[in-house]
Amino acid sequence: MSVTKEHLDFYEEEGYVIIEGGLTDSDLEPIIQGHNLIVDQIAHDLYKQGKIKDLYPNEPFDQRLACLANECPEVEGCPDIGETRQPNTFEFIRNENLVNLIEAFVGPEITCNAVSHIRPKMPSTDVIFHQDAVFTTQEAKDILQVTVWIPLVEATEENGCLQVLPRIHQQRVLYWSYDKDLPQVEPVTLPMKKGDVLFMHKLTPHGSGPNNTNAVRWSLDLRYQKTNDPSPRPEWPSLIARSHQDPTSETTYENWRDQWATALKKIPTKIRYERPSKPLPFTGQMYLTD
Ligand SMILES: O=C(O)CCC(=O)C(=O)O
Ligand SMILES: [Fe+2]
Repeated sequence: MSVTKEHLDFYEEEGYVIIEGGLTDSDLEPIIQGHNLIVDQIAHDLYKQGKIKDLYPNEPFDQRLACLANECPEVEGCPDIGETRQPNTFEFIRNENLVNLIEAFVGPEITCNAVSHIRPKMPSTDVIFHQDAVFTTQEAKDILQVTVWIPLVEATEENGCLQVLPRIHQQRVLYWSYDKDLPQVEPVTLPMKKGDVLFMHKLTPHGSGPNNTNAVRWSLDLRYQKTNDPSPRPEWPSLIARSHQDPTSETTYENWRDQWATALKKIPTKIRYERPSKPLPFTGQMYLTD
């Protein structure tokens, strides 16, 4: 599956587009298996500390972490991409099929910045509406950036799939104070199958309703930008996923892993950058064609 002119026209009009079947099971399987191992490790750690009585070894990927959380409420998720820095995660971020899609949105020099997460959305939790453009230093606020949202299990209305406020990006306004000032329009609910890939404009407000199941709605949300633009989270490493100009500049696994280790030693938790207190016009790059 590739990105067509119709997809791009829809994205510019609505502020989001789903590429159905953009990824295959073999693209997704390694990162799922990698996170199965991470959950297994969490289970063994809790077991050793006497915090759980069962390892739930036969529970499927979408259930096991929820079972652990049920027995031990301190389990609220899993460590993020940079903390675990698995080879499978690295390979996924620069997966050829994925990066082929991304090229249509940011061009041929492609970097994944550190505002990128693995998200095990636990039962009962939700995410309030916001624009991703607010997660930035002031230096990087104008960059062209696209959010790529990828379910690792089927995302349904019941388990809290993504919802977007369509066409709001066209106002070219940055609502710095989260959902407080956002326009009140009817959200579009976006159920997605494994393999579908959602692209969202950074000015598109989005969130997700409560996960009303007893399973975990696993997803990845990654942010891609042009390589030489400033990073919105510069204290943590970016990953050059593709360079046509100079393929030797693409980040190697060892480099990425070591940069994360060093950066997290220095700054172990997310910095919340100063934000303007009111909505302001967005004057940066909206689309690759600008
Ligand atoms: O996964 C969610 O529910 C919300 C994710 C999100 O805010 C994002 O992908 O930017
Ligand atoms: Fe977001």
